[in-house]
Amino acid sequence: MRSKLLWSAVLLGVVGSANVLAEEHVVKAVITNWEPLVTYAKPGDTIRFTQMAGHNTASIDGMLPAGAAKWDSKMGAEGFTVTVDKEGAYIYKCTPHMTTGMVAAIVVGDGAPSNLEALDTALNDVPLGKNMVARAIKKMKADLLEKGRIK
Ligand SMILES: [Cu+2]
Repeated sequence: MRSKLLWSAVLLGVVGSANVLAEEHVVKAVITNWEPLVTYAKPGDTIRFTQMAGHNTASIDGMLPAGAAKWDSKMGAEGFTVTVDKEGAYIYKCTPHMTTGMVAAIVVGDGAPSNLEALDTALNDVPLGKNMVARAIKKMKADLLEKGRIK
């Protein structure tokens, strides 16, 4: 009994410290797509954008969790990084290629992202490439559904 308790304490310690370490996730610009289309991260992780020649990365207004900072990189900013502190869904674009579908998502935290409804509302205010933003959100939701994180 005592050894079992000790073992549990050790396991909890290992899992606990692993959660503290921030991870870096790499997103690649491939032709006019982002790979992966959905990046899963924990609060405090960083997203690094690579193969950025001819591309930029920018958050879409209203499509970030409450309190999250916007970003808008320069064209060709190789290795540009974003730290994702807030839980929820982040939808971002490459500005010159968003109308051809260069829109993707970052989901931070566990469970269902709390700002899914806000994304649908913000979609009405997207001036250009609305269909492509809608497509990215739809694909993100399909992926979340497949993972059992939304119904
Ligand atoms: Cu691009």
